[in-house]
Amino acid sequence: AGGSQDPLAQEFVQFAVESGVLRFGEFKTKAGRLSPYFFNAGLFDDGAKLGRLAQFYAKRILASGIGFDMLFGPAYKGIPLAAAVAIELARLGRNLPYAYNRKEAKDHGEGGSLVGAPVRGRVLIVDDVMSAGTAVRESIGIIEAAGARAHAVAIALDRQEMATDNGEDSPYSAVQYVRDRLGLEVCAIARLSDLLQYLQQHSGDAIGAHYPQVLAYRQRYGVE
Ligand code: OMP
Repeated sequence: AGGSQDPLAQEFVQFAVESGVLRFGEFKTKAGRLSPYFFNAGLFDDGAKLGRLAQFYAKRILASGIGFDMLFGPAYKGIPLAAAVAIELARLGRNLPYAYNRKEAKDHGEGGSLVGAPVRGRVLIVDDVMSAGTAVRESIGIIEAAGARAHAVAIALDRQEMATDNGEDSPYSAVQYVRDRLGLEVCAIARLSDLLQYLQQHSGDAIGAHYPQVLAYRQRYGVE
């Protein structure tokens, strides 16, 4: 892992492990990679955990200095995330509009596939995880189809993996792709390097035993 410590990231990794959100074993990712760890944000599954999660996002977002006018939560998992972060930002004195999409088109009632505030200005996407970058590209497409501009993305975990390009692994990471090619700002509460640091520092505990597999995964799919 190496490098200096990021206290907020370390605290967050610990919170995710203790909440059962960050698990170790054998998992298949959306991009079809066999991963020794998986981060399931849906398991921040009570009010206290969701509130604490939102505090982590809000701290990271505000510290990043990213400018934005509204929040967008992509269906499904991004919806409670954007809502919780909007509440936390308002609590901190930055009350901003938020919106989200529905996955199924609706042919009655309010119509359209977007719900909430009008999607305009500099939109900050709030999502759970970035691996190969497919989910974030979908979100950008939804925002652009609404006539707005995706300006930035805030995620809980940056897995620091190779982006996929037409199903092929790329030499650059998904975050690099989103920053350099798509021109969005990206901030993450924690990254794979923080997880590796955490595991290394717990080498005496059961959890530290997962370090070699996670390191091997980074050597196979990771990008610095
Ligand atoms: P990409 O679209 O490849 O960037 O993968 C991101 C999505 O994968 C997330 O929005 C999740 O739906 C899912 N995912 C996790 O939730 N946690 C993980 O640890 C890994 C993934 C994944 O499938 O890559």
